[in-house]
Amino acid sequence: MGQFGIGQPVTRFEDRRLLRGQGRYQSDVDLPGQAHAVIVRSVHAHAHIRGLDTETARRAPGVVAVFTGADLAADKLGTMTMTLPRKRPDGSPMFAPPHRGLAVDRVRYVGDPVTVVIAETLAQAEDAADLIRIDYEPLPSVTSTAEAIGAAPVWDECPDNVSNVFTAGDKSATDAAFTSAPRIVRRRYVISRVHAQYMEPRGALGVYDPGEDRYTLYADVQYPHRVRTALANNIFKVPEHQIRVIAGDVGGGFGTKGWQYPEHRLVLWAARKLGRPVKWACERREAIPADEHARDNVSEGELALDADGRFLGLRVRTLANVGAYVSSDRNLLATFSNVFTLVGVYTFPVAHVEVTSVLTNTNSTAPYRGAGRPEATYVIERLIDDAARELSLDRVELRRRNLIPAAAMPYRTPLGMTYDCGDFPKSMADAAALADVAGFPARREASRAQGKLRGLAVVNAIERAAGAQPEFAEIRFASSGSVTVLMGTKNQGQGHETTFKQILNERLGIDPSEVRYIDGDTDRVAFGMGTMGSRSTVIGGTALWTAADKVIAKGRKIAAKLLEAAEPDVVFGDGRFTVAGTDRALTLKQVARAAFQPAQLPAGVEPGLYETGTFAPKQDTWPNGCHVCEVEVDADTGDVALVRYAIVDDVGTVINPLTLKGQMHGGVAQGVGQALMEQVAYEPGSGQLLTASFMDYAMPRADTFCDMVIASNPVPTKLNPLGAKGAGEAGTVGALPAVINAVVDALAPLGVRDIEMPATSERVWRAIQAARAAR
Ligand code: MCN
Repeated sequence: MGQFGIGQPVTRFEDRRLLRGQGRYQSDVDLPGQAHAVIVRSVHAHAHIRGLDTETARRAPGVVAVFTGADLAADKLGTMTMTLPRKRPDGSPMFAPPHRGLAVDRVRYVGDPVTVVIAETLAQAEDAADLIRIDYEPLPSVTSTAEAIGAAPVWDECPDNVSNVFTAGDKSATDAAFTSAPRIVRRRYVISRVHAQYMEPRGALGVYDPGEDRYTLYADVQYPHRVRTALANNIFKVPEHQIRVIAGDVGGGFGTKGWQYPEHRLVLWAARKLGRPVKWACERREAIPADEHARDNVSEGELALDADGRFLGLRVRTLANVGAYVSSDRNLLATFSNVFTLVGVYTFPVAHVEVTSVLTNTNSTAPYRGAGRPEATYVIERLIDDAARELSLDRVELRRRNLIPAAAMPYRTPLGMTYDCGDFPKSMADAAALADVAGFPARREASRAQGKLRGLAVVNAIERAAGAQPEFAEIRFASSGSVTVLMGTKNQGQGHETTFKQILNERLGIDPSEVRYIDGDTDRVAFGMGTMGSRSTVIGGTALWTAADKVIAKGRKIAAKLLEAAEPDVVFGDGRFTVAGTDRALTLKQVARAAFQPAQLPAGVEPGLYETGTFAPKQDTWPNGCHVCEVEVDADTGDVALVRYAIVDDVGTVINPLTLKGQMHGGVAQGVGQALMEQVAYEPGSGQLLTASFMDYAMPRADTFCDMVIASNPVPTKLNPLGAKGAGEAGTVGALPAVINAVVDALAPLGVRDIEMPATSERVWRAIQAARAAR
């Protein structure tokens, strides 16, 4: 409908204030009387704490308090809990040790919080933190995923470092398919460890109100209500109404600002003990040691094919690094929930996957944009390219032969998922045309003439999005007819205010300028699961649609009375209630005003107009798309340049093509960053973090990217009234294999068979030298 409805490229309403510096980010919040917290973190990957001397720090200027793990334990603060019924290989229960907030006796990764120093000013807290003396006895450590099993135990209670195993698919049928398969291609793929690198590092500001016996946490979290539940049920063991969580503007979340971090309980608990607000703001240089990391796994992938290149089976064994602590199910998400897309968009008769989660002396891993789907797509799409090269088949043709046809929808995969809709062959054909794949040989020649190696990749991506968890929306009319919308999802930069105002405009015809948008406050919004898994548009949007339906239903009753018509004769459209076949009509605003005047209401209709909607989808949506990437490699320096990138996506109904493009750009950027340069690296042996700041952790910049050409092949889903599928992670899911496959393709003529991410110039140069030497 109109210029603000679904499908319109509306520029973001929130940008007006955000671009003018009028946002309210985490660090913008200050409260009278607040003290500042600095956390002293372990400098060792693994060590006993033999002694902890806090006395000098306590006497330093401005210091209000110094707290240790023993203080937390004395107050009996709880921990997060796991609900997954996972087991270890021997059938014993999974080993998942939660973080306790501050380490006691032993530290298990570089960055493990040990003490918190609280002072009048941040500078005083920092100075005093330097005076904390910790007597460490270093212990052997392991940070490498591949070497975790059998290395020095991270926990004495778990000598083999295996936390749990997850399997999916039919093992015996898959093994049988491999036994008789004419061709089998086997490869090992390593997916590096990365950090989300938000624009604003994390923060937490805690307040305790003794009069109300109530805690308020200001924190840049993605699921305020679930953080409240965790703090209430698990940590402080108080009723939920005794905790309020407020998230203002979030300067990027990307999954790893999802849930409960130790600092949240520390500032709240300290605020109660000290009787004043306590603020912690993560320094940029503290972020990599302090935050959850992501990805980090090693997979052995096997693809069975017949003589014509048809896929007969897929077998994948993955070692996934979950770090030193496993505090919640969320820390395992990438190791189970999203491995189901390992079979991609292809017709596999059988598949089997086994993921072994290993403990190491590293930060916990958590969902990060894609959360297991980029990893899964990486394995299948690299295997297909490698198989094509090994069998001398065209890579696009090999994919085409095995794509699930649109007519086969709904399609149940051998890993037990049902893709409800999608047209994968059309998306791949459209993408090949959009990217001019046919013209690639000529472009490769042109590059060669300039001494450059050019590579191409065509990859298909699919992800599980908007899973079956409920979400909430409320539409509140004021007696003047203006509107407030309250959403249970939390915007972290996706443009939710715009998206939801568009959905509201489409359904109710309300001008966005008349709508106030609210999210991220557990006292104001009744319920919410929050933002993750590309779920907000689909589930939050449908909850809003449902609430809007209720507004229409009630409004129709009121309008019928005011228009002196029978209710069934009143129709709603374009923001107006009209008596069918006449020009007698009332706007929604007029009806909303009348709703607050009892005399105007029909018998039995309650005054007021405020409706809620809660939507719980029956199953996930399956956004998908095809990415085509071209790179140029400088054979003398190993430098990789991204030169062409095209995507055809299917996110079902597109709510806003402009914000969707932004999501694709950002998603691809995070995939490209990981593929080409980003990496959290540890020193083998010492377990020291080598990439704790931007001096060592390379981030992509504007000149890393080429123009991205993006088109849509929307196949609306019937799983929700909007027809929408999730979109927020799609770019990242396709980008990892797209970039690395293109790099390997560029180097293949030299005999290079593999490049591990990140494809830094050094790595690429070494691979070229090794291939030349081998020749
Ligand atoms: N959209 C659309 N049509 C659709 C689906 C989405 O136009 N069919 C657009 C809408 O503008 C919507 C946006 O895409 O606001 C994202 O929608 P959705 O796929 O529902 O994803 P969520 O809003 O639930 O966001 C979560 C997703 C995830 S899981 C990560 S991680 C991520 C991401 O979004 N983190 C982000 N994108 C991010 N973008 C920013 N700027 N910052 C983050 O932290």
